[in-house]
Amino acid sequence: SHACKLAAGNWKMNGLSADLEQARALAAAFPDPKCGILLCPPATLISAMAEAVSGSAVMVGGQDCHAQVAGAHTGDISAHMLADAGARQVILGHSERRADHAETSAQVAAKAAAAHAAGLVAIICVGETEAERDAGQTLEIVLSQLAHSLPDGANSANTVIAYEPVWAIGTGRTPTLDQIAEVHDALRAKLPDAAMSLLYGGSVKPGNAAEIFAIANVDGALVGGASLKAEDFGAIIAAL
Ligand code: G2H
Repeated sequence: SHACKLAAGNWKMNGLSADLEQARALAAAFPDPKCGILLCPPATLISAMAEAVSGSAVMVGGQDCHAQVAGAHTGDISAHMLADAGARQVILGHSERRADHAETSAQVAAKAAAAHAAGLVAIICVGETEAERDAGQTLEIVLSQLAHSLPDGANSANTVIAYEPVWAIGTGRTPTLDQIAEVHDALRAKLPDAAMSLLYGGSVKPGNAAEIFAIANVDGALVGGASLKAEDFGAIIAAL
């Protein structure tokens, strides 16, 4: 696993201008972090957040992008626009996008290619539902999502993979450490570049972060609810 891990906060559809204070507090709390810190606020805050944390180690990212550079796609945002606003990374294929917007792995791969073209790191999410796990299909599902969501040219410099079991997202339930290790080991074996970072996501909080980060093939976390408060996210960063 990587010496330098990543804590990525996914604010989802949460955050108003006043919440930029959380980003400022994090930047102040970790002036010289040994690891990566990323916040992915809603698109409305990317530009202001990038300015708020400029000069600090905190990076800013988006939560989705369109596969095209520009055009007639009302309501969508391109990877170039995210980069222009100050983003350096973008989360793609989160299970909430796959479920709410019927995103396929092929679409995720096209978005990731667009992210790469814009100079962004793509954080590609994979994960099984509870029914798939109960049916013994976990590895088959996540490896299929991985294979179909990775664009040509994906490497450890431009792509990060996040394993997020759907049943652990926002539920307070987490897999056992053995279950996380099993999936991360299987993913690692199929990466096009073995040095690619593998994040775990799903109900990561201050109380379980350290034990999850201690798993061999876990290179950090994608954190939702617990990234909304600088104190909680700070505790997770400190556990990296
Ligand atoms: C999983 C995670 C962040 P939470 O979606 O992507 O959210 O930590 O709230 O389970």
